[in-house]
Amino acid sequence: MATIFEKIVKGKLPADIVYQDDQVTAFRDIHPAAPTHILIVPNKPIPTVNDVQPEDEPLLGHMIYVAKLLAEKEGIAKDGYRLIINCNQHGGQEVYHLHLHLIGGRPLGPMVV
Ligand code: D5M
Repeated sequence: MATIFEKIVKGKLPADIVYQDDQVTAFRDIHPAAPTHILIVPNKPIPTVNDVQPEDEPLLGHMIYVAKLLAEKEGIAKDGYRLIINCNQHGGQEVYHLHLHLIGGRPLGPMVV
């Protein structure tokens, strides 16, 4: 069963896509927590961090590199931003297709857990 994010990656569901290459797709979160809130997802469906395999290490590094590029493009790199990956129920994960939140554009304060 394809998740919402897999459908977005494949162009079967609309999204505000800000970046796409052969490894990742990035689009704006529909419930933004800050002026910039972008989700960076692998094109291949990895459900959670627990499912990451050794061969996925370059892919995860690429996700962070794309987050950095997008932070620069959004003009939030200098002031700073937060990168978050939620995992499973206790981590607050809602969509079971791995995704990196890029959040910024205002002071975020200390991380609340
Ligand atoms: O975060 C899941 C995030 O995904 C949450 O911030 C809302 C966002 N979301 C859900 N559906 C969509 C669509 N269709 N487009 C854009 N953003 C979406 P999690 O880390 O799983 O709690």
